[in-house]
Amino acid sequence: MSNDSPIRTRVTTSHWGAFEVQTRGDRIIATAPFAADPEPTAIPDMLPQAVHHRSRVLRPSIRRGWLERGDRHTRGEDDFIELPWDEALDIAAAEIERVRKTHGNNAIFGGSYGWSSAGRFHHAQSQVHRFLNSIGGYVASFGSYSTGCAQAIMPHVFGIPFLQYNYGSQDSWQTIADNTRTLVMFGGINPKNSQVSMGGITEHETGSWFERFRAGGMRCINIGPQRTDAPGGCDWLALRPGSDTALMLALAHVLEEEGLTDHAFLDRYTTGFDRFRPYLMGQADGQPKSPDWAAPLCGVSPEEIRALARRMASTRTLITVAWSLQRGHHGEQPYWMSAVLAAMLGQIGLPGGGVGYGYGAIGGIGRSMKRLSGMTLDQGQNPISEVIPVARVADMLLNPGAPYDFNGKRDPYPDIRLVYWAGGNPFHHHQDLNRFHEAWKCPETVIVNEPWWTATAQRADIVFPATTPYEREDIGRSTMDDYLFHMPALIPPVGEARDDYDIFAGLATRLDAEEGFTEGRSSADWIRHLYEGYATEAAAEGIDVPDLDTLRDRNWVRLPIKESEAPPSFLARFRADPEGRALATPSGRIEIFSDTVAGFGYDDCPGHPVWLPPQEWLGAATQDAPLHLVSPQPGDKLHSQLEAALADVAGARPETLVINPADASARGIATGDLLRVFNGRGACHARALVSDDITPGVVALPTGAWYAGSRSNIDPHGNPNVLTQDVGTSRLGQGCSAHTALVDVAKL
Ligand SMILES: Nc1nc2c(c(=O)[nH]1)N[C@H]1C(S)=C(S)[C@@H](COP(=O)(O)OP(=O)(O)OC[C@H]3O[C@@H](n4cnc5c(=O)[nH]c(N)nc54)[C@H](O)[C@@H]3O)O[C@H]1N2
Ligand SMILES: Nc1nc2c(c(=O)[nH]1)N[C@H]1C(S)=C(S)[C@@H](COP(=O)(O)OP(=O)(O)OC[C@H]3O[C@@H](n4cnc5c(=O)[nH]c(N)nc54)[C@H](O)[C@@H]3O)O[C@H]1N2
Ligand SMILES: [Mo]
Repeated sequence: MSNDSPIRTRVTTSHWGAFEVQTRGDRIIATAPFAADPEPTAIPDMLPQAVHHRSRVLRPSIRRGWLERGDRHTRGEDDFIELPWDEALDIAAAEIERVRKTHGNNAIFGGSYGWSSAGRFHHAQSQVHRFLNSIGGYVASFGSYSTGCAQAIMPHVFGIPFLQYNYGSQDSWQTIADNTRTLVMFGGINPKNSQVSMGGITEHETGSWFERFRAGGMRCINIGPQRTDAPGGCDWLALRPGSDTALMLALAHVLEEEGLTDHAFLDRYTTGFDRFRPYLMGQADGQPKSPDWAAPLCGVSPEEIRALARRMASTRTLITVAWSLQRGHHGEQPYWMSAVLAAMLGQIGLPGGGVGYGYGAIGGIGRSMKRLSGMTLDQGQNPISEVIPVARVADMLLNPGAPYDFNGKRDPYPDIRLVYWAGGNPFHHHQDLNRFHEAWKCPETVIVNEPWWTATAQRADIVFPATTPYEREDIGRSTMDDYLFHMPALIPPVGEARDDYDIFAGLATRLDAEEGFTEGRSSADWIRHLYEGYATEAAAEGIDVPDLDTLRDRNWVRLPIKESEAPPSFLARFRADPEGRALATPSGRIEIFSDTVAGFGYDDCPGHPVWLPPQEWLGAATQDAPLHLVSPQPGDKLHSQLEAALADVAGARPETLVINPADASARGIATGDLLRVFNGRGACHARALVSDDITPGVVALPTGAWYAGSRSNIDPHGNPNVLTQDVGTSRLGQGCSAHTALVDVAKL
């Protein structure tokens, strides 16, 4: 590259929003904020280094032990042989063919969970699912690590798919600003997390909404283990992780004891309070769920609990619950109980009242937007019916044929022989990674498409180098955003990387499925096809979008779909007309007691919300593991993406662990010290940040470091998932329990 080739500046988008990219020749040299973004994120700063990083997969690579001996036990320890594309594709296609002929398509696991990258056509999960469907199907996964547990439990309560309510029909920020007087945030609302949103968020605005809340005199109360989970200016009630249900029950107890419950609301809109009340008041089990009972469990004093309950009953109160609460053992309970508490307050369906979920978890939630559909690649039909709850992947690999429970059903785990992953990094995201490392030895073959040599790519048998979004043309848009982007190919593919589409087309051709997969279209044809379908649907909704060539010229446009007046939420409509708009629950009402759930007979998720202590929490701390580890999302990146470049910054790894001064001084730890974090499942290194912004007894280590440990080795980068436990939230939800773990910490 010559230094006098011209610098070009264009805009692209990503899950963390739009940004400008400067290129010179075939290199990305810098990024800059998108001018219209009021709170731009620093996440893209490391993009140039990451895209051109030495850890890019440059050529198709096959693991030596697998190729030469069919060995599956040395994944992660072996070296790779680089092959020309045609040879590698021949080998992969022959192996897929062997597995499906010998064992059937239900021996192929293609769940392939992960965020991959923004861009409507080159969406890795859509691509891998469409490919696997075109060759006869695959075992899929249900739900997400984000909200798997909520997706299982909440339809029993509100009769609506959780994400439909969460993304599309709860109160908007504007409605909250106009009406709410008390905002009670279990798990906080963290602008750090709203930097990202699936498919992109262009105008980051969560922080500025809190400025408006404060200016309007709203009281915002963050309840959880970390002060920093909410913007400055919010009150903080320090809480032990995993104990929210106990606190919510005690708040409900105060309402009942002090005559503050709205029984008219309960009578008209809910079912089952009569069956819940004896548990709440203690007739059922001899234990009233009073503030005195809850205080030692959750760490909030009885006086504070009573004062909060009274305030909630006397002002317009919105209870918000972070997704993190259901990413813990028995995560069904705080979700269900928050709905019961809101029902007892009688404000569900009033503007700025009731309960809402996941505000701040991703930037799109709370924005009011006319939803345009379209631009989704059709994944085709999957003839295989087996689906596992997404976070049960290690159980599945370790226990073929064993039965497992999930939301009232009992099925055997399929017998998986081949795993195909594209667009996810399970060796970052799954719990108890040392156990997962063993489970990963079970399948005969693992194929991964990846731009980088992640921990997952390093543990695959066949690795196909995938392009990043900066190396291919695409369209960027999200249903929660009012901008539309042409994402230009900014640079040519790095190394011999190919688009996922071309990788799958190459395999489909070899497996006699080319017509079904490609329908005779090139990538460019597909983009035009999807875009034209979208434009037609948008026009039918009264929204004009430019034609593709115009969009390409303009790079981006803003669509007139932002709504200043938010439509009434789903539950507001129910409140206005409870018969005409009866909920799709068996009773047509909000279910405080669910006969359906009770009928499952699960002791870990009975017919109404209950306090069930998590398997690991401060109430069961041991001498070996006295501290509760929470592992939040990283503020400086999206999960494990761009990690390669971030890890190069001097002093950046191992990851930073936040610890309370009391716990630090007991261990002789000061800020900056190098630490060992450990429990019976594994150990990793971390760097200490001593801060009283965290509850005593709790430590926080964000996710995202590239795992490089094993059962006998310490993970040097600080991936918390060597420490987390791999258990489902309950037999009902089977979500991931990432925030439930006890550890100890020592200075190195
Ligand atoms: N302890 C703990 N663990 C957690 C959580 C937690 O709170 N605590 N949170 C969980 C949650 S909610 C989530 S969503 C998961 C996130 O886990 P993942 O979604 O698996 O994490 P990412 O790092 O985003 O993984 C995406 C991968 O796709 C690759 N990729 C990007 N673009 C492309 C592409 O175009 N093609 C291909 N083939 N690959 C591409 C990236 O390089 C990256 O390796 O983590 C979960 N794990
Ligand atoms: N910058 C950035 N933003 C992201 C992501 C990212 O990787 N980077 N990932 C995105 C994804 S995929 C998701 S799913 C969302 C997740 O959004 P959330 O689930 O809201 O995020 P977390 O960071 O896991 O947790 C938020 C906080 O919950 C608190 N917490 C943990 N356990 C408990 C508990 O038992 N009770 C209470 N009250 N609080 C608890 C912790 O202190 C933690 O900091 O974030 C999204 N946003
Ligand atoms: Mo997530």
